[in-house]
Amino acid sequence: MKKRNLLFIFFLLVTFRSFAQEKIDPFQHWQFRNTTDSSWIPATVPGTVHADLFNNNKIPDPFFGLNEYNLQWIEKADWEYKCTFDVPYETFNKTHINIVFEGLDTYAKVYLNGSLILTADNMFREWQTDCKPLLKKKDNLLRVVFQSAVKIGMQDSSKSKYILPGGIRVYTRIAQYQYGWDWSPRYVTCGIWKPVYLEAWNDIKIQSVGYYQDTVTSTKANLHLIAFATSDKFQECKIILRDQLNGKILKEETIALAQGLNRIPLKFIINNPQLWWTNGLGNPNLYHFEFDINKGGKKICSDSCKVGIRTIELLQRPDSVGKSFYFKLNGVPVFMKGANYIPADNFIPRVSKNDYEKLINTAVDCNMNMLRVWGGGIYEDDNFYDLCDEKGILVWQDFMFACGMYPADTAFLNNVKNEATYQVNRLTNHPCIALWCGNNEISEGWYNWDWQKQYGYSANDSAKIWNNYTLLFDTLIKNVVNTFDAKTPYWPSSPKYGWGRKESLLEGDSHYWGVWWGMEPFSMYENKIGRFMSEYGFQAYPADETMKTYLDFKTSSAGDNMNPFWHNKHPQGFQTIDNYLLRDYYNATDHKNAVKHYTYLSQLLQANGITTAIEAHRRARPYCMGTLYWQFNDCWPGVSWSGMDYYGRWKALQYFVKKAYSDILVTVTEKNKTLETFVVSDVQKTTKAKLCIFLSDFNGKKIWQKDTLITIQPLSSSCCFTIPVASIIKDTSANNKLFFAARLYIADSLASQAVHYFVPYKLLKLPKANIKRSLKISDNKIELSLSSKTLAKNVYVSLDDKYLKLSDNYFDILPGDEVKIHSEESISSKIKVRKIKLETFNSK
Ligand code: BMA
Repeated sequence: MKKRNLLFIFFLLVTFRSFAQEKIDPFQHWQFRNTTDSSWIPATVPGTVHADLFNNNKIPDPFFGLNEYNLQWIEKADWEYKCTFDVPYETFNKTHINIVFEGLDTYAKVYLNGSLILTADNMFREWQTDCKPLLKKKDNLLRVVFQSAVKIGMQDSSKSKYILPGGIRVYTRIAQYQYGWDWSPRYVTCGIWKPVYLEAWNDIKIQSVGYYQDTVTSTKANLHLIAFATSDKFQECKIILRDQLNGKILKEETIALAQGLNRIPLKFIINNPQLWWTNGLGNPNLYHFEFDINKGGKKICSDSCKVGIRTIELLQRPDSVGKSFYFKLNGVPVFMKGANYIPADNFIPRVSKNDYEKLINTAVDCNMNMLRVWGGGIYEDDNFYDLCDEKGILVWQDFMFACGMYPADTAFLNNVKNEATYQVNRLTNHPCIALWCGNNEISEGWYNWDWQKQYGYSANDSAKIWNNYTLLFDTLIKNVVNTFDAKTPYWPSSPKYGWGRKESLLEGDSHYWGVWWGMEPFSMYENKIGRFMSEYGFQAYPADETMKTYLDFKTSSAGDNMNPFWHNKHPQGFQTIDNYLLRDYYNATDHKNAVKHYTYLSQLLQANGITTAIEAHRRARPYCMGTLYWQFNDCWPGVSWSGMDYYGRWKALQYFVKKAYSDILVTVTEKNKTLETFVVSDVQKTTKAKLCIFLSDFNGKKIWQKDTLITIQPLSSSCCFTIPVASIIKDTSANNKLFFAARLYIADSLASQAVHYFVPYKLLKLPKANIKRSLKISDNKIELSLSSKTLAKNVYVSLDDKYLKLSDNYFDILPGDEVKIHSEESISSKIKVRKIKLETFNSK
């Protein structure tokens, strides 16, 4: 999927707008070189130097084996990109022509026909300048020279009298994970990583249009927009706001533009407004607005935007224990269900629109309503936010600062101010933006990670470094948000308190890493519940096919999984997985098919652990009002906390999450030797349901059962049934052959099911699995029905041992049940039932 042909070239001049204010990309046939080389090599723009070297066979695949270690020279070199271009006649004749770089990574000098026109030092800003005086009609030469970010970072840090946590990376406004993270290789790259184009206009140009809500009722939305436009002279013109979906003019006015920059407010009304809702709560309705400036009956320039009508609030009300932390969307308290999102590649321009669609579709399929764009990556691509708007996924947006202390000299502060201003204005119209958050784990790091001692700071140094922190996150960035996006809440740092502190469970958001980093058992997830769980997680291996893309299976065995060949960037990753496996499962290294079995078990381990947390968080509603596990996706193929790997293959976790995040959930927990059955609802209406609870042995003999009709309150969690274990299990020695299940039926169909076991999985006395299967292929999709008279635990279905995306996988078949699943991708050939391979935990 990711191995697209990166030499994709814009064959035609791409005209973004057909009006007088137009954007064209005349830059073709890019080439690049190491500045010390004389020969030039074809390049792709947007792109990165690593991807360009790989595409030209100058380096091996950066994601294969241990290639990372031999490719570190690239970050130390300086690189140059160039292209020659002609300017089309109509563009050339415009009064103004700017060259716009939506992103340069990072330290770049841009030369046009030999003159320096731009100097860039921030990957997260747009860079543009007037280039008209230097342009020729033909044979223009554009050169972009990138200096090594690592070398500049070293120079900058050497000027400081102390070392800052995070090292040289904190001096450079670049995606911080490029320097390596505990799920990422180190690839400090460079390149023209976002589109570059010429923007040309005559005398009027729209700079930006912001949309704002005044009052909204069910019959009427009073809205306004504020446009900024430049004009070369005083002139009268007409502004028009149109609803693009029905062509209706919503408002038109004649205005006078002054020479220079004009602020143009326009009030308008939408009758019977359709609100924007999140996935699960309603339709994420978008209005398509077009704002035009006309003169003499002709459209001079135009700007279009998809706008959602909605309010978002973050409520932090003091209560008997601390302070609430929850979001209200259109006045409705919403429990946030989601995950932490990291960049989808080390070489970001390789992520296509289609890849973004796959990622966001997974969030939607898994009943999520929020993703957190984590602060060590990038402000995401437009496609990402457009898809979140369209599909009802809210975004917790970090500013790009993570796990380090940052400098705050005047130049750095100015740079950050420009970056924040650009990004906030770029994203403010997206209804998906729910929160701006200053940084990831910096306040936590400062107070809990012993940096002061580790770096030997004097009291003065400490005061200065902390003062710099407050300047950045409590003043500068906060002010930018308040100025340009006051309707969206700002939160200085995620989390508020570190997980070792009791306050972390009483107020603010919480990153609970007692499980994994603290080696606490998964059961701790049931106790360590804060007001909003914005991080917690556990690693698992990716699918075999994914590992085969970077690892030679023949020379690696599960026993030698300490070897970096396996691509686990966490220093104790393998030991931690092993350690937890021994608690709940067993070490699979002597299994006859060790690698496969280890993968399968590690995925079950992760899936069970994380859903233990999710269910506990959801049961704790409204005390806890959000759960975002770490981490949604991967930036390369490897072992990590992700639920879905680099190639988009779902681990067991992803299937478990889909069920654990369902709108209405039944969940069972055992507390003080009592079984508690909870029903949690994230829907706005009251729901009638039938709850069937039973205790059974693995052969299907029901020992105890109870059916009850229940009324589920909207937006609630309640314990519907409790029973002491001792009252239904007399002989505890048989615990390892029993399970307790709760099934919730809504309108006669099974809406949710919970299965509880009484001993760790490794102690279950499971019968031999004997699964009957029947297969149908229709429309090139597999429809599989699996049934078993006895309990079949964690059935993993593959096609001829190969990964297949299915509607469900890794599920238990309860005795006497039939489970129907289907494939979600088309299967080209005719499949025989014997090609369907089943693995179960019964065969351990
Ligand atoms: C979290 C993140 C990342 C890290 C992850 C796993 O706290 O913010 O810094 O990758 O933990 O260790």
